[in-house]
Amino acid sequence: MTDEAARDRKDAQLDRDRVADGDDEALTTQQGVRVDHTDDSLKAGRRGPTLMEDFHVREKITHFDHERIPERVVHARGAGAYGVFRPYDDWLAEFTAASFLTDPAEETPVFVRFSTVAGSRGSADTPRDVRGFATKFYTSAGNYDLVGNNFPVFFIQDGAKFPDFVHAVKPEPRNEIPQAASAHDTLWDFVSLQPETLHAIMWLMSDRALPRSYRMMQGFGVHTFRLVDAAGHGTFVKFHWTPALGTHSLVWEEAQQVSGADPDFNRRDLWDAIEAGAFPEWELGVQLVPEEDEFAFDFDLLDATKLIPEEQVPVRPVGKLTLNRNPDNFFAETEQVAFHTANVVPGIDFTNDPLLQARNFSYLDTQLIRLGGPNFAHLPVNRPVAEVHNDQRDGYGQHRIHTSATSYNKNTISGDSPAPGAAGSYRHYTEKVEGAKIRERSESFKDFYSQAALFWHSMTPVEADHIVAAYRFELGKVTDKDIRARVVDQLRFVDLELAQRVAEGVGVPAPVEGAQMERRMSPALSQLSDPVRSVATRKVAVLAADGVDGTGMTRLVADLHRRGAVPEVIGLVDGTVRSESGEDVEVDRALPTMASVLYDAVAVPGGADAVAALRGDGRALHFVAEAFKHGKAIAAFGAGTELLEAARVDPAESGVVTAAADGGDVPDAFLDAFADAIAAHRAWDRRTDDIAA
Ligand code: HDE
Repeated sequence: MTDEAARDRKDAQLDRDRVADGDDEALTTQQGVRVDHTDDSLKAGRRGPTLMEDFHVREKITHFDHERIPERVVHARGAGAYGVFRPYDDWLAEFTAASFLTDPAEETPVFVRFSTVAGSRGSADTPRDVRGFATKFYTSAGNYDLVGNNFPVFFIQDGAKFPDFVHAVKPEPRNEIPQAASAHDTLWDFVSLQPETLHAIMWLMSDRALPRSYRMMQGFGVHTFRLVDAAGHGTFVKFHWTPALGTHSLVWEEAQQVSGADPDFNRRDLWDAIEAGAFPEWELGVQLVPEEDEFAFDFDLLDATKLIPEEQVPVRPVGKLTLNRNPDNFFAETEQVAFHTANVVPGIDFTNDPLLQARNFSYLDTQLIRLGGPNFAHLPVNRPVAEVHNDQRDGYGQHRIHTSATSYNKNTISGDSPAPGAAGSYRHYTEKVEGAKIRERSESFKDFYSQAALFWHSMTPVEADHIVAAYRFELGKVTDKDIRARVVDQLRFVDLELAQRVAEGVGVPAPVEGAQMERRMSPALSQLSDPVRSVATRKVAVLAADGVDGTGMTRLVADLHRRGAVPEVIGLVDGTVRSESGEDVEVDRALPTMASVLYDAVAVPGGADAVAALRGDGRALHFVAEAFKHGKAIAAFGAGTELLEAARVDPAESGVVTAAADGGDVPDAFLDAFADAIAAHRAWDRRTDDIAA
């Protein structure tokens, strides 16, 4: 619990369950019996067999044997945090009875869990994958879960295909290879046969699948949901989360290296930012569509493989989400949190999207096996702050001691309590539905290509190049050439040039004829069309060795701190470096323990001896060259510029900032230019093809 965070109702509620093993506690069994010795089992003789009556060691080992629960069947790897949500004003009250979205006086506690999808719980944070963005709002009217992703569209249209899709993307069944990767035959076999996947696959091949940070990605509710006002009138809605720090990505080569250098990269980033008080923020926005416009689009609002272009229906701001508190215990909170799309509150309802309908079945079902029974809502992280009263009883892990004489409704014995129908009860939206029982896809779902093309044509050239490279990488890992050819054949319907470029990279015949798709654009789909620039929380490696220009380095580090960046001094070894003028400067990290891929930018201060030492160290040279290759901001002053030269970093390239001056003379313009380069995230126009790093 950080001092800055106000103690919201959920935080206060959790006090009941927090167990603080203080400084001076006696070790006990689960029964509270004090244990005198825990290193040896009770034996018949010093060298004899262990006795059954050793209740302490039996209990200790038995509990350990049962520590694991099944990981989530998808989204197994995640990281979570608590926070609060507050609407800006009440404009949405015209459309929904949900006061947590409309009353600026109401601050709603939340728990958010971010995740990757395909990898196991112990996999890495940075594979090419969708990211989950699941929010549990502990509202005064009950829990509302917005279980979204960082893509606005999904891979399939009907939940009936979900087990097929997930089996295809997960490691292959014979050998459980590859872990947390989509680049293998079964996924692409599935994709090549299922053109509805194409739009989401375009997103998967884009930089969206490689977020720099959970704090720097968008979130989407994906489905069209329904807002319902107090009079029962409905409005279609799409939910959007927009990160205050902007949407930024890693480059693919970097993402792969991060998986080894720090498999917990995104998890650590979230944790560290919250611990440092740099609380991540998102704006909740909505796209609203009046019910009478249900059929006004050239796609079906119920089709989760489609988005509503923001240029067509603008995203209107609703309120702010702030994450301000790390969990106390990963398992108790992040692992045991149970999201469910059917956790809705009055004012929010579903639509007939067949994917959403399946989810409304699946999430409850999956918790029963994962959390071992029907009482998972009693777990501290899942408990609402709203009061809970009902006649549901017993079951594994029942935590409540119901004192009522009755457990049925209606009753006279308990004064007919708890009774349904109280003010503020949830009422399902009244929708007229009729039709023949039918197992068939609606014709209105059958355009698989227009929005894939919209996405493709909305990319900047850099983003488009990354998509082509991603397709080449992924298909290049597919061993069956027929599958490669079928995927390329599908791409013809998006764009002939795209199909040809991919074909060329993966050794299959390039198609000569494409489909005539209308060339439409939606600039909001590009991450680079209007990026948010910010230095805040960006990690900067400052390379130093004995003989460093201490005055200049201190000035640079102080300037970065002042701007909200996170500079770290990296020495050839840990401890301190001695500056030119003889002062000892603390080193934050030793070079052998770190990698350039863990930083957003690199700076090399002056000092002839320091730079000579760095030039003589291959790791230092590689560090700089690799950061350059990944488009990161690079700064050097004084003799530091010689290290750039030795690493074949061209000072004239964009995002490279140098100054001749040393010490106190490091110019303000240099510091400003470095900050600008960091804020730009990456120098995408930099030429680095011949860099060997
Ligand atoms: Fe999920 N999904 N999903 N999903 N999903 C799960 O629920 C499922 C879908 C999403 O951090 C599971 O508690 C089906 C779309 C997130 O705990 C499971 C279908 C979107 C998380 C499940 C979908 C999501 C899950 C596994 C197709 C974006 C992680 C464990 C009909 C809008 C939540 C669990 C967390 C987790 C089923 C499709 C997002 C099995 C059947 C679309 C963020 O119930």
